[in-house]
Amino acid sequence: MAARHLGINLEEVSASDGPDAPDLIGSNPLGRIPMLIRNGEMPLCDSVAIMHFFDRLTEGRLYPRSPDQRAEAEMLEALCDGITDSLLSITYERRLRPEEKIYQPWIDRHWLKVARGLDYLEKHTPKTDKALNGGHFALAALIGYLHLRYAGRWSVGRPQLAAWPRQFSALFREQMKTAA
Ligand SMILES: N[C@@H](CCC(=O)N[C@@H](CS)C(=O)NCC(=O)O)C(=O)O
Repeated sequence: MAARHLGINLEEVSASDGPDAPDLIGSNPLGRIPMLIRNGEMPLCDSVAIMHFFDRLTEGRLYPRSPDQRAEAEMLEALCDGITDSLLSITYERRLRPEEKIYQPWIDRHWLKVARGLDYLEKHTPKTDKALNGGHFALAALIGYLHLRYAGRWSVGRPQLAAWPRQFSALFREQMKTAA
């Protein structure tokens, strides 16, 4: 999304994140997506590192210049990334362990982080009246994942957050048109 927003041309390649993903592991020992493969340069892993690389590539178009606003955008980004990591921990606990070994207190601990994080975002829903930044893309990715795995559940009692993707999409489309 961030690359598209900035007009950076990427070839999207699907990769399995399973243990038998030699292409992925060849570039990233962690075997995780997303990965950015660059011609003749070191590959980059982790969505935050990749977005900060895009920011440098475009001379600062992905994060605000003012230190306070930048800190706000990076806090939003870190929070959304952390919530997504907790959701993934829950997914893997359920998916990878034999049923009798699933440890519910681990799931509950992460779910508490997710719920607190989403409640914080409900109270501090980011404005989308200016340029989109890395924090907005991290939130869009988080909500995309929530839609995929927790559709209809995460948004109950969080109307601001539930309405946010529509505002984000409208601004995304508008800024794509302006850039074209
Ligand atoms: N915080 C990281 C999370 C990356 C991540 O955990 N990706 C998942 C897929 S959504 C993955 O590749 N999991 C495979 C694994 O951990 O083995 C980021 O945003 O890049």
